[in-house]
Amino acid sequence: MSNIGSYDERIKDFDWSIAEKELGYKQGDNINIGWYCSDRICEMGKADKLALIWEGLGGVEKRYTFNDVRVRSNTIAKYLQDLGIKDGDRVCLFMDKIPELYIGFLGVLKLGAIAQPLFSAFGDESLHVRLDNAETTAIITQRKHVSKVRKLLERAPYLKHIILVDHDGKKSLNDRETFFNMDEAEPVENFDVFPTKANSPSVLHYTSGTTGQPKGVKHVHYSLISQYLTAKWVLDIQEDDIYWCTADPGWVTGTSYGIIGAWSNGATQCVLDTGFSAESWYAFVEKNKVSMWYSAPTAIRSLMKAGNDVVKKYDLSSLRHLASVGEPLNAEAVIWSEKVLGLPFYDTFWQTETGSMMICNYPGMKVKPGSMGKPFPGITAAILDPDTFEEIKEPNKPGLIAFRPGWPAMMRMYWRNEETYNKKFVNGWYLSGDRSTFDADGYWWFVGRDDDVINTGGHLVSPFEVESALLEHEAVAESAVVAKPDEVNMEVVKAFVTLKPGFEAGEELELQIMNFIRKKLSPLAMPQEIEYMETLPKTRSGKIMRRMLHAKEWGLEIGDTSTLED
Ligand code: 6R9
Repeated sequence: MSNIGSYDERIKDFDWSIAEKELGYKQGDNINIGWYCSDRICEMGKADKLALIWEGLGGVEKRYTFNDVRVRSNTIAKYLQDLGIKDGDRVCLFMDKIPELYIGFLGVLKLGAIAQPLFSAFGDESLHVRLDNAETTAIITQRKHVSKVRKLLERAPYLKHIILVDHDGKKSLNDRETFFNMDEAEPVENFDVFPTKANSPSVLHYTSGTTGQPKGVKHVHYSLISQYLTAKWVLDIQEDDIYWCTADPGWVTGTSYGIIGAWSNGATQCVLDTGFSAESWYAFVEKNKVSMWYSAPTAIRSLMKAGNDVVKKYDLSSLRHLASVGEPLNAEAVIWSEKVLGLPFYDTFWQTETGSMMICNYPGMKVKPGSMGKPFPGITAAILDPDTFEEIKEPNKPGLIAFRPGWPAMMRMYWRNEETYNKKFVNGWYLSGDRSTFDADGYWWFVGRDDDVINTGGHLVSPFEVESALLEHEAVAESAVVAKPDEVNMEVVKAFVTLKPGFEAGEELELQIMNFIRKKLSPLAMPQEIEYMETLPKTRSGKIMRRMLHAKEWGLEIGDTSTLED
């Protein structure tokens, strides 16, 4: 029997108090995600249950019980407290998918500080704009990433502490650097968890928009209510499951479901901190007897590409339920997994801003391959006319995906950017920035994004950020960045540039520019192709018309060009 039972029954008189009751929370109580994900599970008699099975390069393994997670997150919280870090301070977690990232996240929350996870492949520029916006007090990182932090010390006076989790302290550190060894530090059995309330800030995730700098999406501790229940009902996490969420906690899926949803449900989860290969992924499922798997379309397409023979080499019979998020999950991928893995991937749609799943396929509900499913119980979703913002009630008419605010995990603000935040709301609706239709059976079908943001392998990249970084290269005069179709990643970054006099277009320069962006921003943001142009198409007011370049890449009609310069 699945946790949700019947979707049709659940939506009838749904109330979020279902989750509040299960978690033993009453309005006005303290609520702290760090406590709920560790101490509470121990109090429920699961102190010795495995919480984390971690595997790194070369097959190195580490295991932690819920009591280990409880004590180690206390230890981290106390360490940060002793440094003078306090509630409300932003603490950045800038690490690979190592145990310190998962457990440190809870430690930061137990202190009442705000966890700011950032993708460890970010270069110094990507890192700097995000730390700058948040005026981050401390960053927890690894030796391999600290050089990127050191590069920006002068520009980051607010950053008082740089904490290395894998440093022996023998070599000299600069005066802002300290080291902390999670497994060897004196264990702190009891820590006074900060009395955070429903509206106390918890997590700050950065997400990219078309224009302007990345936005810091502020979440609160009450988000737990919907993260807990969606993990339980949609991912169907049950007592004996071994759960694997492949997302990196640098992105929202990796925290909402790779930490909070999983551990608040007392689930044993495993983490593979190595790069992708079909063989190593299947081997990991087999070895750990993974039963519930939450992944992304790009990974699934890569598995498809690796072929069906590889699958036969492994015993994947432990798999019980599969789900996906991050980008459109094509019907072929669902059909393939059903045929080859014996189970379909259940698509889920949501965003950094929504904090928890919004439109999903549920265990027990018929899957229509290619559809995102139906709104989660308690979520009021609508499709709005893009011009009038009126609700479209007839099926199969595309429009803007909108939600009525009020679910627990909804973002509460864009950090220091109220103006952009306010623009996300019209007539009492939160506008997601995506388009969809629904059919006569109430199933939702993704149509596309409503902006120029590039979704590459499930990661959002702002064309603006890449364009700005390109302009810092000595050879680049002007730049325009769009998505280009890609078989596996769906979209990849493509750049159009004009060169300054004296620079020669060619492959050598192309590689040099690519590398420049990879280092400055990240491998995700690196253009996979650079096309040299004499001029870029511009409007009469001088704005680059990305739309035309995009249409060219996708073989689409160019559309209205009346505002084109010449
Ligand atoms: C959780 C996460 C959000 C954007 C979203 C949309 C795209 C996510 C999708 C999907 C089609 C799905 N997206 N899930 N598109 N089908 N099932 O991914 O958050 O990084 O903020 O991305 O991703 O465009 O608006 P985030």
